[in-house]
Amino acid sequence: MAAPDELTCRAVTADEIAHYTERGWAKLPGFVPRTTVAELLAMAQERMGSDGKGNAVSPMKQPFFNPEVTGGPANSQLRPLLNGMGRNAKALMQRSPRIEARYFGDFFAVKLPVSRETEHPGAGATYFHQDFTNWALDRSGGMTFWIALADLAPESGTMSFLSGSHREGVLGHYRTYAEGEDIFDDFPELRDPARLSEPMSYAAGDATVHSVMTVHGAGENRTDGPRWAYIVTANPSDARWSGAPPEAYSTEGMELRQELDDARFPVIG
Ligand SMILES: O=C(O)CCC(=O)C(=O)O
Repeated sequence: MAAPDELTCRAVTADEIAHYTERGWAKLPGFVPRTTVAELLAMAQERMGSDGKGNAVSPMKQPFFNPEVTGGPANSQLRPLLNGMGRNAKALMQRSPRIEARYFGDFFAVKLPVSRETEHPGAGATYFHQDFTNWALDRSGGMTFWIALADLAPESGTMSFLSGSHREGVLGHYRTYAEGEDIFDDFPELRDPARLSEPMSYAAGDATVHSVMTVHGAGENRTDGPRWAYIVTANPSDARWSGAPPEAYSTEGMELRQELDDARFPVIG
């Protein structure tokens, strides 16, 4: 039996892998046990306060969420959870067995209530976009695990996905859409209510996972409190830096087309 403070997640099922492969995303009910959720939420609130905005104002201006990083894989409490996520990422990628999953990032993603004034980013809607171009890598295969740290209803600004969009190719950088617009304004042919999932309802510990190629978005947080979520991202171990300047990581000292380094981006699966 796991030690009480060891953070863990369960393995994805064959049905969840099939859903992810077909639609580009999957819901993972009860992905993280309640004890892990409680530890993660305590960690988040210690850094961000109970209102979710007690941390330093991030220089990365975007309306999606107020971000706060953790100690990542170097944090011994988090490492078992990240390793579990890596094993799941490897299973979802379905590449050759020699390709592992590499840690890319993890952070608390708190969507702040739209009704409250704040200096912090993350008090707006997550307009629909893909992640791929922003990650500045030479291949897709990466993914995002989005874990609810509280019961979250759609009015708190939960995730919604365009099924099958992971097969539509590369659809622009999220910063290139005009003010107030999103991916559907540049690609109106993708507007298809039959393919767009309803915004998810999550119980604390439920998660979704989406491919780096999947179009996704979320509404504003219309509740009175912060939307507590924890995000972990992973890539195939053979992904290389494309040479573009990413927002997600510093490329200082990196060489064009090098694999992501083991020190910052260790193999976790
Ligand atoms: O948390 C959100 O609202 C957006 C998250 C997102 O865009 C992502 O996980 O790629």
